[in-house]
Amino acid sequence: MTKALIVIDMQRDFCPGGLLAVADGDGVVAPINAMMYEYDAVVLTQDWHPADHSSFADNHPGATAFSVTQMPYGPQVLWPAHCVIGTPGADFHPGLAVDRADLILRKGFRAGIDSYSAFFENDRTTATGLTGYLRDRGIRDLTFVGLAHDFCVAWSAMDAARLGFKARVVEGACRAIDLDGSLDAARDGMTRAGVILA
Ligand code: VGL
Ligand code: ZN
Repeated sequence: MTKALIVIDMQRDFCPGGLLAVADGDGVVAPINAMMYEYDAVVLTQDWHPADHSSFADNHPGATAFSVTQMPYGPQVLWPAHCVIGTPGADFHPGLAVDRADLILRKGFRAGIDSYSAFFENDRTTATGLTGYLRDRGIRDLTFVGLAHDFCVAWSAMDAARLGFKARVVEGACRAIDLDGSLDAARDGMTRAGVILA
C-alpha cells in the first residue's frame, strides 16, 4: 500500500518563541525529518490565516485568548493571532526538511472559518482538496505527526479514518497544547474513530 507521511503545521509560531507556542514543539523536527525517508510521499500542512481571521481573539472585542465562542458552524476556541500570511511566524521551522515534501497544503485562509483538519474546515463540510490528491495518487495509508497533537493532528487523523484511509498517529513525533484536558479528549476521539496511536 502506498504510504504517506502527513506533517501537520510544523511552523515557527507553534514552536518555542512563537505566537502560539506548543511546549517543546521544536523537539519533533529531527524525528520528523528522519521519518520522511520511510514514506512514498510527504505532505506538509501550513496553517495560513489572514490578519482578520475570525479564530483570533483580537478580532473579537472584549474576548480573551483561549476562550470559546459560538461561530455559525459551532463552538470555536479563540486563539492568539498566529501563522498570519506573509509573517515569519507562518514559515516552517527552519530545521524542517521542507525540500522532501511533494505537497504543501495551506489551510485556514478563509477569514470566516478555521480549519484544524487537513481534510475539512471547521464547518466539517468545506473540503481542502487533500482527499482528492491522496486518492488520485493511490495513497491509502497515512501517518500523522506534528503540531498540535490535540488539535490539528487529531482532527486530521480522525477525518482520515472516517474517510476510509488507514490512519496512524506517531505520538512521539507530536506535541500538544493540552487546553483543559484536550489531549485526553483527542486521544479518546481518535481511538473511537479508528485511528491507531503508535
Ligand atoms: C492549530 C490552533 C489554531 C494547530 C492551528 O495546528 O493545532 N491549533 N490553529
Ligand atoms: Zn490556526
